[in-house]
Order: sequence, then structure tokens, then C-alpha cells
Amino acid sequence: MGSRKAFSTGVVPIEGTFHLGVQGTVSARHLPDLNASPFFSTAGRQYRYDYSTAKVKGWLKLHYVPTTWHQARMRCHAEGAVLASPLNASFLHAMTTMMSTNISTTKCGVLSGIHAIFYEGVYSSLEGIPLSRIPVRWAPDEPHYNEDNESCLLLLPNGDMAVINTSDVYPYICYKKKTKNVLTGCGTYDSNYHLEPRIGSCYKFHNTCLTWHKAYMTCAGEGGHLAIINSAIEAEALKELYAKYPSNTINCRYKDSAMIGFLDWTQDSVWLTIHGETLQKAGYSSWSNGAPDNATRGNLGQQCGAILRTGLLNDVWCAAVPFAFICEKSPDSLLFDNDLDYI
Ligand SMILES: [Ca+2]
Ligand SMILES: [Ca+2]
Repeated sequence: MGSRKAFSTGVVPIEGTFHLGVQGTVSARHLPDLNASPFFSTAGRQYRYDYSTAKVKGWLKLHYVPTTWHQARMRCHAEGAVLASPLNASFLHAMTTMMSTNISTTKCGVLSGIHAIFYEGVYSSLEGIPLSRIPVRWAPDEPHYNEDNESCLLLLPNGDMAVINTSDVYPYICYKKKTKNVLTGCGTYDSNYHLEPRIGSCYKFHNTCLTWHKAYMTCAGEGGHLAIINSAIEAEALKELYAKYPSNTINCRYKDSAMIGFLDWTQDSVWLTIHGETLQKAGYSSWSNGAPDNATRGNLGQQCGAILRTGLLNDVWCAAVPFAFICEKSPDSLLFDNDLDYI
């Protein structure tokens, strides 16, 4: 829960309350009653603890840690959202209000989703709305081009916009459009997470392959983490999950290893979970025969952890080749602090 707190500081206060479908009887550590579906209210007034309601038919989240435009786009996407743009007066007001209440962070501006990365000068929002349809108010002397790669727009605290380079780093705001989707028993709108009753965690198998670090970010964005195996039963559960994804459903070169949350952190052959425990301490350390073998590809060895279809552990390349991966999420990971107190 430590990381949860870290990202919740300074978020604009949330309106309304978050209702649990199973009133008063649910502990954060107890399994949701799947028969009492949906586990969470379908009122849909809130998205997750780190997003706040705004008068833009959805929710907003300010990311405080500055990053590049491409990273910001990926982070919002991993959260089921989109890098926000001031598409109209309502968005402009909601975004500048969020900035003004966090002005020490946003005094230099926030990245917007308006970009021209596909063709110089052809700007649109990430939703595909052309710049000519967006009521942009340029800052003095803007749009002004000094060098190459100036292809995205920065929103300044006063609502003006300026052209910046895609490698410039700024805070940013993600936008989640309100939908009729239902929060599941896994405490997420993402219907690909499924509760494993034997464990009490939810899991999502990603058959679109990524490098280990992008997989790590993706799971974090979804409110979880790369799966950590804490028992032989959990290994068996992941093996059964893997069996639902035969080779022809996995869109990458190697189809029998799925990355999970452990690695040779300091490249000294000491394998630890992403939470810093040895595999033995975490509860499962059954390597496949011959693994870890640190197979080389070019000059890259294997420092990242995976589970094989057999349920045994394997070492794989962190970045040389993308792999499928499995995220694990606690059902309460995206709930509001108030709701955690309540339950
Ligand atoms: Ca686990
Ligand atoms: Ca290996």
C-alpha cells in the first residue's frame, strides 16, 4: 500500500462517496462475494482513488513526476485513460483548475495530448480532434519553432499553449472518459482481471508482448504489479491461467515464457522479487531444469524473471526480446483511502 499513498498526495478532493456492493461485511483481505455481483457500485461516480471527478464527463489525474510526451502517453494508456487535452472550454477550465491547486508542481505547464508526431505541423489531440477544432490560445510568440522535434503542445497555468520538444519533461494530466462499464470484483473497470479465489489476488495475462520494464509500468498503471508467486498454489493458478493462452494467441516470438515480478536486480545472480524478497522468502523458487541459464543474445544475458507454461521459473531477456507477462492486483488496490477505512 506504500506506493498507493505516494501517488495519492495532493489529489484534488473527491466529491461523493464510493459505495461497496456488499455493505459493511467486506474486509480488504477477505474475498469478494462473486455472487453479489457487481462487487462495487455501478454508479460509476468514481474511477479509482488517484482520479478525481471533473466536469468533463469523466475523471482527471495529475501525474506529478515529470516525463516525456511518449512516456506520459503510455502511462495514461496503462491506466485505462488518455493524455488529456484542453479540447474545449470545459476541459480547459478543469485542467487549469487542477493546475492552479497544484501550482508548485505545474508552474511550468503540463503536457497536453495535442501532438504532431506523425507529420510535422499536422496537429491533433490523441482522440483525433484536429487542432483547428480546438480553441487553442497561444502564449505570446507562439507557435514558435527553434529546432527539430518540436511536435507537442504544453498547456501553461494561465491556459495558454506553447510548442515543445517531445523529449522535454513536464508533469501531465490523464483523462478517463466516463463509461457505462462496471467496476468488477477486482476493483477495476478492466474486465481482463480475474479473481483467483485460492489466493485472493486478481490476475491479468497480457498476450501482447512488451519488454520487462514496460510490462512493469503497465501493471503499475493498472493498479497492480508484475505477479509475485508466493506459494505452490499460486504457481499452479498461474499455470492454469497460462493454459488459457495457447501459443497461437501469443503475439511474440517466444510463447512459453511469461514475465513476472522477479529479477536478478543487481546482475549478481541474486534473484529477488520486485518487492525485494528472495524467491524462497516470497514462497516459491522452483526453477525449471537448467534455469537460470543466463542465455546470451548478442551481449545481453537474462536478468528478468518469467514463469514457463509448466509453472516453473525461467530467466529471460529484460529488453532484447518482448514477452507476454502476467499482472497481479489486489482487489482493493484502487479504492479510496476513505473506503479502506470503512471496510
Ligand atoms: Ca502473489
Ligand atoms: Ca533462460
